[in-house]
Amino acid sequence: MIQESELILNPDGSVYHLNLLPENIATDIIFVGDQNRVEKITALFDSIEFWTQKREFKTQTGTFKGKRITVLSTGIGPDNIDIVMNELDALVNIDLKTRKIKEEKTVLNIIRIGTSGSLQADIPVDSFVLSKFGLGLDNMLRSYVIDEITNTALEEAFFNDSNWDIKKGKPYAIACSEILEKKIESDQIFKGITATSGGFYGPQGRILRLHIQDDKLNSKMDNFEFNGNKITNLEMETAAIYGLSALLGHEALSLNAIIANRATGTFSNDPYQAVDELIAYTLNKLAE
Ligand code: R1P
Repeated sequence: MIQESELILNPDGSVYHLNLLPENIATDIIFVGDQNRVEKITALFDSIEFWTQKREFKTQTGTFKGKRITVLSTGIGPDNIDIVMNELDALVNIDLKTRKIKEEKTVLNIIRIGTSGSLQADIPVDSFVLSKFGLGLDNMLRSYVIDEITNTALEEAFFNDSNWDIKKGKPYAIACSEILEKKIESDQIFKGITATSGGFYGPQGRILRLHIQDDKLNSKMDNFEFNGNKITNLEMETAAIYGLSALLGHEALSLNAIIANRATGTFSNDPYQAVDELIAYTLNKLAE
């Protein structure tokens, strides 16, 4: 039995941060970072059956072209992904009344629709990127036992090529769900490695007033290649989603609308339009 202090429930029996009961979620779940993006997606739904919000975690469940889908905002960063993934998994794979792990496991299909900066000059603003791998620079996943799910060849190649300082912890690499990749991919979408950072400024090489530990990191990432895969983009959730999904037995895929190009220094003229197009694309693929 899992103790009350370890799996915290609200007085109504819902999971502590997400405020959700098992019946509130579908097995197909879309993650967005920004809570205002939830309604942009559900505005396209046939109907909405449930909504709630606690802190930055806003959830709505409904149907799109007859398919039941939950849309949930994760807020920013891998630390939030730890909360979201563990609580969603608890909703389907732990009996919240007996506090026992269920024998039969439920698999969730998780798709992130995010925004991101491209590191490659030839992946322009307003394009879409599908993350074949998440490369975690953030350390969150290192609290778990991850040796069996990581791609050590990619990890080692990046660690050595970038001359990574081990004081920052060791990067980890996790592949996307091949099932979801096949379902969602098309010629319209770039593919590559998505680096996931634990911060927005220094950790992503942005210099305002502070010196950073490695001011060449972005150009090293720009030039890195592993089995034909380049590091396409940099954001703050993908590797953590891939890692916890792989550990918990869920399928996960991350899609990002490129709203900035760090290599050319450009920013989209209409980032909302790019996100809207990625939302429509993803919903239609999911409902096929
Ligand atoms: C930073 O501005 C946030 O935007 C990106 C990053 O991953 C980070 O969460 O994604 P979202 O637009 O999905 O939040």
